Amino acid sequence: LDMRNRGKCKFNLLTKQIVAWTADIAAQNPDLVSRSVIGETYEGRSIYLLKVSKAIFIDCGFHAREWITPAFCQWFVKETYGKDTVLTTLLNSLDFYILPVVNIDGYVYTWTNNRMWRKTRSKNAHSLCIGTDLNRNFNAGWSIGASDSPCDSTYCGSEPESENETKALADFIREHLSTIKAYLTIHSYSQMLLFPYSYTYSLPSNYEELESIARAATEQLTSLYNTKYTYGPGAATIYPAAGGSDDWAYNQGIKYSFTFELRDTGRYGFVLPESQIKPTCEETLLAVKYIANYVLEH
Ligand code: ING
Ligand code: ZN
Repeated sequence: LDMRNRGKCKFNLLTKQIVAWTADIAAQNPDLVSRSVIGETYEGRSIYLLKVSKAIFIDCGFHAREWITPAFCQWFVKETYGKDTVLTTLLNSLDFYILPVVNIDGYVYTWTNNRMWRKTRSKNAHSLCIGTDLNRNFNAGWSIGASDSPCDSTYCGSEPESENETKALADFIREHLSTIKAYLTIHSYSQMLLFPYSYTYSLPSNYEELESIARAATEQLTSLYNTKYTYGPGAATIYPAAGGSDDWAYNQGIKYSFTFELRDTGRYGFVLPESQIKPTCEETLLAVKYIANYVLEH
C-alpha cells in the first residue's frame, strides 16, 4: 500500500493489526468465519487463512410420489449453473448442498409398483404394513398430529430418526450446523410456501421476518406464470403435523427454514403433466433465488 494513504482507510492496517483482526473476526463470528494457519513466511510470520462459509441446504423427494420435486433439484443444479448470471453469483458466494432424492427406495417403488406411494419401504415390527413417513420421523414435537399406526400413510415410525434416511439427513445437518443458514425442503402439491411451526400453533421467534421473506419469494414466483401461492406457518396454512424436517431444522438453530409445496392445487396433484415440469422449475427457482440472496445479505 502507498504510504501516503496510511491511516485514511480503516482496512489499511499493519500486518500485526491484521493478524489481530483475523483472530477477532473469527472469534466474533464463530459460525461464519474460521481461521487457520497454512504455513509460515521466510521471516517466521504465520500465514493466516480465513474461510467464510454460508451454506444453503435443499432437499427433494421426501415423499415418493411427489415426482416434480426431484425434477426441481436436478433443474436447480444442471439447468441453471453457469446459464443464469444472478444464480452464478449466488453459487460463487454461497455453498449449496442439494439432496435430489431423500426417499430413494420409495421413489423406485413409485416407478415399479405403486405410483401413489408416499412413505419409505422399511419393515415395521409386529405389522405387515410397510414404511414410515419421513416427514413425521424427525424429532420435532414428536408424534403429536402424526399417526402411530404403521398402516397409515403418515406413520411417524417407531422413534424419531428410526429411518436410515432421516438419520443420514439429520446427521449431516448436525455436522454442518455452523455453516447451514437456510434449510429448504421441496414437496408437492398445494402451491404453498410454509415455515415453522407445523407441530404447534405457536409462532417462531422470527415469525415476521419469515412471513416477509415468504411474501417476497412467492411474489417472485408468481411474477413468471401467475401461479398463485399461499404462505404462512405450517400448522395454520396447511395442517398441524409433528415430526417435520423444517420444524426440526428450525429448532436446531437454522432460522431460515421453509417447506415448498409445488404445483398444482389438485387438478393433477402428484401426477403433474410433463408439460408443467419446466415452468414449475423455472418459477420455483425465482423463489429459491430470492431466499438465497436474502440469506447471503443477512
Ligand atoms: N406436505 C407436507 C407433509 O409432510 C408439512 C406438509 C410441511 C408437514 C412441514 C409438516 C411439516 O404432509 C406434503 N405434501 O407432504
Ligand atoms: Zn411431501
